Amino acid sequence: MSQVIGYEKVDDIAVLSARNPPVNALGVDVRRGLLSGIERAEADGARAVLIYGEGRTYFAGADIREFGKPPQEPGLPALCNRIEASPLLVVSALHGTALGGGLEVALSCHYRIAVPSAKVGLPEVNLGIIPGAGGTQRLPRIIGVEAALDMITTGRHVRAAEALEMGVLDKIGEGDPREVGLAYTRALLAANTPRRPICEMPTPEPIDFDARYEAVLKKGRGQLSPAVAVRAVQAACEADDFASGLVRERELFTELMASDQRKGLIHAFFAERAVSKLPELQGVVPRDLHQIGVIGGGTMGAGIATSALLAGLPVVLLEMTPEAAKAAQARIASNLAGAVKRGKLSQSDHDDILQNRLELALDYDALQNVDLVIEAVFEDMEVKKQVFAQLDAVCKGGAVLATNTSYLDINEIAALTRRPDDVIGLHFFSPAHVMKLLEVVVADRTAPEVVATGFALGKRLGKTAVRAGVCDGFIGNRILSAYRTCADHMVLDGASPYQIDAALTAFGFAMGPFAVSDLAGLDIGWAARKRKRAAGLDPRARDSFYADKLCEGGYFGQKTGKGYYVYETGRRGGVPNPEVMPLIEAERAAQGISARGFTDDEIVRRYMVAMVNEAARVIGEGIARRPLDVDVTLIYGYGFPRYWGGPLKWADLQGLPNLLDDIRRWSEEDPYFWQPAPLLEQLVAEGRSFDDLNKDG
Ligand code: T1G
Repeated sequence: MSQVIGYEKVDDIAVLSARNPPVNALGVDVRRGLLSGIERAEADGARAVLIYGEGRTYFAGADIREFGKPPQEPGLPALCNRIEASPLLVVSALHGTALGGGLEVALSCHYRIAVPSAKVGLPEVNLGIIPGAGGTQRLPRIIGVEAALDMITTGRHVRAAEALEMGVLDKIGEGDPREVGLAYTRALLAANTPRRPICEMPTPEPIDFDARYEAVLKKGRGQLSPAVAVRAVQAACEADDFASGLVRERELFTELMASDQRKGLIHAFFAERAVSKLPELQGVVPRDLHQIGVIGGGTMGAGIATSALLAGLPVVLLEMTPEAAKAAQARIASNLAGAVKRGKLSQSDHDDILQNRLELALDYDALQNVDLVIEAVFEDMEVKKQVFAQLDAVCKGGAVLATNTSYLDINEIAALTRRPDDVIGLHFFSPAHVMKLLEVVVADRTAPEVVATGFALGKRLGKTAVRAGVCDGFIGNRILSAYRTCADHMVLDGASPYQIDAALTAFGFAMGPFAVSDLAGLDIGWAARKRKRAAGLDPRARDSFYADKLCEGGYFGQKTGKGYYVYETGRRGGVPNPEVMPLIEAERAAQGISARGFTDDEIVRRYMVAMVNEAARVIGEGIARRPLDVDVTLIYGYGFPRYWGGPLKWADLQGLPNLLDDIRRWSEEDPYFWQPAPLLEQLVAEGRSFDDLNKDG
C-alpha cells in the first residue's frame, strides 16, 4: 500500500487518508495511491469511499515542483475522471486549504463536506496557468458561470460558509475531518443517497464570453491566465459534451504551462518563500519581541507603528513635542480606520489598540523596556547619530536598535554606539502598513541573532523580508537609481516621459517611472541629485536639469497637484503637464542633442537591461545574496510585474548573452553608463543563468 495514501475499511466505507506533508500536494505517489485506493475499495466490497487529508490540510493542489518535468501517470485529470466514474459513493472531507488540483479531486467526488475553518479555491491563475483537471468544467455546473468565473479568474480563497452557500460544499461539520467525513458518509448511505457525478449535470448557462474575456484581459495588465480561464469556462457551456470540454480545458492549460508567464509566476512563488531561508540563519534563534519602540511619528513612523500594532505588538511611539505626538496618533488612527473599513480590523480591536496598545512618549526613558526600536526620523546622518546616542544610553541590554534609513551608511551609525552588534537596518516602504517589502539591512558588525530578529519581526508583521548589505540604496533603491537614470537618458535623447510611462505600463508595471516619481514626490529625487552632485559626479556621467527646473517651479508631483502630470482633485491619475516638454526641449538644445524617435520595445529593452545590469552588480558585490532576493525586492517593493518572475527571471528568459550584446552595443554611445557588470560577463562566459546562481544558494 502507498506510503502517502493510507487505506482503511471502516464498516462498509473505504477510508483513503493523504499523508504527504506539508500540504498533501498531489505528487505522482499521491495520485498512484489514490488510484489504487479506489480500485481496492471497489474490489473490497465497500459501498462508499471517504477521502480526507492528515496534517494541516486536504490536498493543496498539484505538486508545483513537478511542473516542467515529464508527466507521470496517472495524470490528475484522468484520476479525477476515474474517481467520479467509481460505482461507489465517493465523499471528500475538507480542512485547511483545498486548492487547485485538491479542489478538483473534491469536485470529482460525489459529495463534499468541510470543517468550518476550511477554505477552497482554484488559484492556478496565480501560477500562470488555469485549473487543468476539470475545475473549469465541473465548478460552473454546480455554482453557475458567474460564481465560477469569479473564483477561477481571481484565484481567491473562499471560506467554508461561503462555499456552502455557493454550492461548492454540501455540508459543514464541526470536528476532526475524518470523523466528520465518516459521519456524513454513513448518513448518505443510510439514506441510500445516489452517486452524483458532476459530469452528468446540465451544461451551465452561457454569458457574453467575448466581452468577459476582454474585460478580464484588460484587468490582468498583461497577465494571460485569467483571460484564458474565461475561454475554458466558455467550453463548459459550448462544447458538444463534458468530455469535449475537458479536452478544450487541457489544450488551454497545456499552452499556458509552456508559457514564460508560468515560468515567471512559479519562480516568484518559490522565490518569495526562499528569501527568508538563509544559510547564515540556520539554527540562529531570534531575540524575543514583546514590545517595540518607534521614533518619529511622520508618515513612515506612523506606518511602521500601525503595522506593528496590527500584528498585535504593543508600541511606544516617541515624538519631540505633544503636538507632534498628537499628530502621530491621528495618523495611526487614520491608518487603523482604513483597516476597519477594509474589513481587516474589528472596531473593538481598533479601539483597544488606540486605548491600550499604543503609548505616546516625549522622553527616551519610555524606551527602557522595548525589545526593539526603529527610528524613522529625518534622513540626515547627524540627526540619526543623535538618536542612536540616546538609544545606546537608554535601551536595555539586548534591545535591537534599528534604523529605517533608505540610504545612509548604517556602519557609520553603528560605530558611534557601544553595541554595534545590536544595530541593523529595517527599511520599510511607504505606506509601511501596506507595502509588503522589508529590506533587512545587515551592517558589518550586526550579530546573526539580530538579523534573525529582523526576519522574525518581518514575518510577524506579514512582510516579505529580504536580506540586504550596506550601500547607497541597499538593493531596491540602488537598482531603481540605475533604471530611472536610463529613463532620463532616453528623455534627453528623444523619448517623452509619457511615452516611457505608457511603454512600461504596457510591459506590466503598475505605473511608469515618471508617474511613480510624481507619487513619491519629485523633491526626493531632487535632493538625491543635489546630494550626488555635491559629493562629486563622475565627469563622464550624463546629467540634466530639466527635472530640477520642475522642482524649482514648486512642482513636486501629486502632493502639489503638478509634476510630470497635472492632478485634478477627485480624478484618478493625471494628464501630462504641458510645461514639461518645453523644459525638456530646452535641455536638449542646451546640450546640443537632436531628438530621435524611440520604439516602445526599445524603451522597455533599455530600461530592463539597465535594471538587470545594476542588479548583477548588486549581487556581485554581495549586497543581495542571490538573484531571487532581487526579484522579490522588485516585485514586492517596486511594482515589477509578478508574471515575469522579477527582473532576473526575465533576464534568464531573454537569454543573458543577448542582454550583454545590447550593453556592449550601447556602450559605444555611452561607455560610462553602459559598463557590463562583471557578474553578467562571468555568467555569459560560463554559459550559466541567474537561476543557476539561485541553485548555488
Ligand atoms: N506544490 C509543492 N509544494 C508546495 C505547494 C504545492 N502545490 N504548496 C505549498 N508548497 C510548499 C511550499 O513551497 C513550502 O515549502 C511549504 O509547502 C509550505 O508552504 C491541475 C496544476 C497551501 C496556502 O497554488 O498557496 O493544482 O518552503 O510556506 O503559508 O489544476 O502554500 O517549506 O520547502 O506557502 O501555510 C494549485 C499553492 C497548484 C497552492 C499554504 N495550488 N500553495 O501556505 O505555507 S496548481 C496552489 C499555497 C494545480 C491543477 C493545477 C500555500 C498554502 P518549503 P507555505 P502556508
